[in-house]
Amino acid sequence: MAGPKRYYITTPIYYVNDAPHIGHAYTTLACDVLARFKRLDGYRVKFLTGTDEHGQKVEKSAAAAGMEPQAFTDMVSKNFNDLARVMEFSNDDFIRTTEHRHTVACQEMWRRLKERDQIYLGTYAGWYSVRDEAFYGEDELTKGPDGKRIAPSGAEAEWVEEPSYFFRLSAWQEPLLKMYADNPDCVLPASRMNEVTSFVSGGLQDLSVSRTSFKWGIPVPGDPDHIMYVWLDALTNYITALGFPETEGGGYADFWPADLHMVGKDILRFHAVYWPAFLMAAGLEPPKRVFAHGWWTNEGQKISKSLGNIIDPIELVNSYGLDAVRYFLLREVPFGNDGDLSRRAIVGRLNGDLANDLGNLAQRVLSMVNRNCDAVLPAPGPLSEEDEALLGAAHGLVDALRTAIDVQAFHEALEILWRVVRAANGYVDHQAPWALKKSDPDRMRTVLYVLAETIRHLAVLLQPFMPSSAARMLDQLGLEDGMRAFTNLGPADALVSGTALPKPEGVFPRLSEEGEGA
Ligand code: ME8
Repeated sequence: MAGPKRYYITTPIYYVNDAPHIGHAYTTLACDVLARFKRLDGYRVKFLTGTDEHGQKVEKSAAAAGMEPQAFTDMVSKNFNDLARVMEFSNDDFIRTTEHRHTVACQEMWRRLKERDQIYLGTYAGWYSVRDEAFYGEDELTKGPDGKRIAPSGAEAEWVEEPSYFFRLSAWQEPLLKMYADNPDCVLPASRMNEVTSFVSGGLQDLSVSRTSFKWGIPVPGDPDHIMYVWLDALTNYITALGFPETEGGGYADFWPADLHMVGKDILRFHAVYWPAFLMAAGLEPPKRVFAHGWWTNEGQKISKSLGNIIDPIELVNSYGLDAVRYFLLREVPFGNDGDLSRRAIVGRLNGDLANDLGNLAQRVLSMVNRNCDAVLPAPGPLSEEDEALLGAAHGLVDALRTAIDVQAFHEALEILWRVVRAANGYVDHQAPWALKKSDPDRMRTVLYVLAETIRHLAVLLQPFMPSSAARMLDQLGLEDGMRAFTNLGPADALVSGTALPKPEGVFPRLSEEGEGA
């Protein structure tokens, strides 16, 4: 393909039955970091998020709020869009499934499946969970104390009997197994790939893809008594946003297949089984990767509305600052695992990693330059072995980060950066530039230059994670905006001695142990 490398990344589109919480913010944050990383690394990126506005669950929530579904979805969708602005998400598009472009794409998807004989009319008789918007087999359910059937997610399932169109999912078992075998990284982490492979190996049943018992959805072309199953509607958003059904030229030709669908582990099956099957059945390519991340709990407890312990990401940002929250969420837990959000853990990380390690490093180096070098970036003399070692570690960062980021190991990427932060702090202590001021000012200037150059690497690479804080660090190093891409990390673009620097100010304040705002 001509032109720059492309990267297409998507978040799930979130149900508008409720206000956004920390789980939604987490998934989109992970995508935002990947999108920013790839842009800085020279890719043309398309980063998509949005809201899933059809289906029985949303219809019920609107009714409970005494509103028309469209007015209700307009209101809740706006909350997700507002959150994206507060969290500084850099999405290029925000899709709503009630938009006209989406109806067009879904109906075309249906027609293609129908034309290829992948859809037939029958009757559905079985269990359905409105909360999960999912069909379940008898064997997947347990009985609650009152005899009600409970899905593995904990949601209640009800018996449904109605005319329905079915998708021939059963025919896609072998192609799916082949796809997993040929592309071992198409579902990550590896434990999720095992889960998906064993589910598909167990045999697939045809899937009900239309409903007649409610109205809030996209009508089936040629049979408007039926509306499309909300997951077929929702999943298609990923190609709607590329201009599908137009596939020649434009967004689809440039960006499909998606490089990454980021999802939580709760919706893995829809993305790694149903979606590739729908696409292959319609004669379209499946996505390159689905990554299913873990689940956050609040102080050890499942996050749920009924427990009243929903964490509002905006409140968290107001208490700790945006970049601190962004850092914590991606550093605390190996990405893919479950994690617990506790005030103690947040304060510990922010004071330890940000205020003490990185904040101190930048602050003491920049204030020594300010006081001892007339606020001008000093010129280095000949380099010692220790200088070379620290600079070598800084130069090696970008490749090491690419490797970690390409498998969505955010925690690993941050740990790699912090190894250099700690090495740089060790170097400051050992070189003691404050003592060199009198004994050997030339050597002091070399040491401070080596440190400034190390901080430049750290701050450039931190931009995807903590955009504002990294920008402030780079401003304090006097680095122009046009010099902040990963292609500028080489020695040819090293900091220019003699550049006047602004007065340094701390970027990462300490929090009190109680954890309230800085
Ligand atoms: O499933 N921890 O929407 P949804 C981590 N509309 N992530 C969490 C979380 C938690 N406690 N709670 C939610 C839907 N999430 C469908 C998707 S896509 C074509 C349609 C995140 O509003 C996580 O990404 O229920 C999860 O997969 C998603 O929110 C579910 O959002």
